[in-house]
Amino acid sequence: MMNKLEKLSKEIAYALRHAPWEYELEMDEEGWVPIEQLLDALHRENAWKNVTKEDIERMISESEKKRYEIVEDRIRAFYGHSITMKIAKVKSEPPKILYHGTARRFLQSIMENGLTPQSRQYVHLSQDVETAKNVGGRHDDKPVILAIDAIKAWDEGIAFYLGNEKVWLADIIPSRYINVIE
Ligand code: HQG
Repeated sequence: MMNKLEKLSKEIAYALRHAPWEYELEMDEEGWVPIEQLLDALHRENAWKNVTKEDIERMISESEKKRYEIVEDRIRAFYGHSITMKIAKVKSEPPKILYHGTARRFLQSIMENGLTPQSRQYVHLSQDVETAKNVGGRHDDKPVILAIDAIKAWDEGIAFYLGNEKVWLADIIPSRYINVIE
């Protein structure tokens, strides 16, 4: 069963990644929104009418995944967006190898077409195998783990961007940089 803070995290993920207009949020190009706007929108819903900024801060600090950050009076999601306005991320040199956990049933298409963002704005890559296993586990009981030759891709012009310290983002990863390791 999801606890109250997990439910809050889901609701905020939906607002910040997928449907800011439903919450009347004015989002800037880096995905920031005024936290007061988010609170006002949540307060209009019965389930969240008493939620506070402190509850959101506690949800962020107690989550296993680092999904959001609050700086002063604004909040944003680090990754996961699907909205039309592409969120600008900071381009950055990746580690030598990054990982991606996915379902076996997607493998053939990935090896033909590369990793592509699907419904999100960016491809999501993991800093370590453990994280990739967790991500892949959402799609398959026995996920496939891919190793991405990230620094080679970067040297050859593929852009990588910072998500949080465990999640990296890319526009597309051509299959020549992808190896199945598990
Ligand atoms: C697959 C969660 C066929 C891709 C996680 C993945 C992550 C292809 C699926 C974050 C393909 C998309 C993102 C191709 C990619 N053909 N399938 N050419 N290219 N795929 O959920 O990376 O809990 O949009 O392998 O932990 O699984 O929400 O992406 O399986 O960090 O905070 O298409 O979301 O974080 O699935 O997960 P998703 P993802 P949160």
